[in-house]
Amino acid sequence: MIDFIRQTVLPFYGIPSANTSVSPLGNGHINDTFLVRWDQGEFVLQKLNTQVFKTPNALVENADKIARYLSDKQASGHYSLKLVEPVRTQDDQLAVDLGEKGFWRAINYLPHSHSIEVVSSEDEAFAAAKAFGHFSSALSEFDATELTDVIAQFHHLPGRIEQLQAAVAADSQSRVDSCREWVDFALSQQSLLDELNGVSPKLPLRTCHNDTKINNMLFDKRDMSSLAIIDLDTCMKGHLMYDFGDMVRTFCSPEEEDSTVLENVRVRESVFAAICRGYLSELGDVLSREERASLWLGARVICLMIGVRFLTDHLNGDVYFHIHHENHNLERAANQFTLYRSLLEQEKSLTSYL
Ligand code: GN1
Ligand code: MG
Repeated sequence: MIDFIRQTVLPFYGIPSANTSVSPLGNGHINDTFLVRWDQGEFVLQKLNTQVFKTPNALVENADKIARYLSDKQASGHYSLKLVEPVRTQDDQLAVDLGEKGFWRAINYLPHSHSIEVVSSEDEAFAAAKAFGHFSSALSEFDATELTDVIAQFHHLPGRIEQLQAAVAADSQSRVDSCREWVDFALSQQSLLDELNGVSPKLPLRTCHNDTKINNMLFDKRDMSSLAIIDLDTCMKGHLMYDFGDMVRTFCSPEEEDSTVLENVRVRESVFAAICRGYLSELGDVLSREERASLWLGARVICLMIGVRFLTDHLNGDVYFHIHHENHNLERAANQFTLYRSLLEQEKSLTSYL
């Protein structure tokens, strides 16, 4: 892949292949990401997964619209983080479409950036949640209908449950028997679906990030201040409760998303409280009463839903999320269901912060 990038992709950007380094970057589950460095610069190059993102042109156009809007906000002093912006080809295109050989796009690399996989202090959680809140606040007047839905019904729990049921019925890899306990657990959460059904219609559609994982907020490694919100791939219209939920999902556990040390997987109350403080410090005045009341629901839905998605992919033969070893998606699912249970157990104390 690296040789192919040097010889075939980099020329579109006018970058020489001699003395240019290309190295894998980050921990994404979907796209292939590289850091490209040459004597006069550096950028991030991605091969988009077009099985997942079936309209990649729409994705890069969405990201470009958001970057332009935030750039204007930054210029007028209303956005204080750094931007991830498209790097255009020599022909001024947002991407290089090589058909079977991939759909490639580049974005700027942010010097001094540092990402974390596990939150290690309340200060980190507060800073990251404030940064995601700042991002959403800056976009609160952006017309979300300008964005194409790059994945239909992305955060749609009923649809995700149906996909799980279909995978169970097909059992294409004969794996259902070995994870029956988790399948039954996932399918036993009907009361959450009912609650969601009642709340969703009351919520406004806003521009959402839709992947507010802790590693999508970059810190400045010089002083650990917040540097940038990255990964605009799934920015679409939706409900902000899911952005809140994905922060809870990825900040609160002391273990990574795929840890098999389930006895350590739990929601840390102090981290949850820091997320609430940080997020609401930016968005408290923007959210409607119903939206604020929905945040707790968003946390539960996201934790259950990602467990359902990992489990579904395990049953389907690992066709969606990149895996690094056998049963990786099952391990991720078990981890996320455990985190979901921990949320439910602490409902009384956690909701007191909202
Ligand atoms: C995927 O590849 P990455 O890390 O940006 C996924 C998210 C999941 C996440 C789980 C398009 O995001 O929805 O929450 O993995 N992205 C897509 O870690 O499905
Ligand atoms: Mg992503």
